[in-house]
Amino acid sequence: MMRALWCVAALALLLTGCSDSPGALTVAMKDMHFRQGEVHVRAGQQVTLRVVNEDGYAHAFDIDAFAIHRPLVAHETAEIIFTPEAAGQYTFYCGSPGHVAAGMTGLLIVEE
Ligand SMILES: [Cu+2]
Repeated sequence: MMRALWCVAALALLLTGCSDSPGALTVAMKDMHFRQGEVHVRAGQQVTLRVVNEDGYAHAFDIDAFAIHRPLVAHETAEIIFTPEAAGQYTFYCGSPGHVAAGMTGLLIVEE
């Protein structure tokens, strides 16, 4: 019974895009938006960010503060690994021309 409950809880976490394991996160792109507009991570802890392009055209995943600039072709999934050292709020966005104006920005929040 407890096991079944745990499975349901884990599935719910996956569906809402929360971390499915410590340090692992998913950000999906769909219809010119990031499904996860806000992502929380911990300072000094390695982050494995799974970026999923669900659209049928190219996007990119960019965080200037961490020199992350990763283009994604249609339906591509990329894994980006980095370690944010300092707490703070960092903007992530899609570097494809016009996509920021269309709303493709989000916030990476690094907590102490
Ligand atoms: Cu885009």
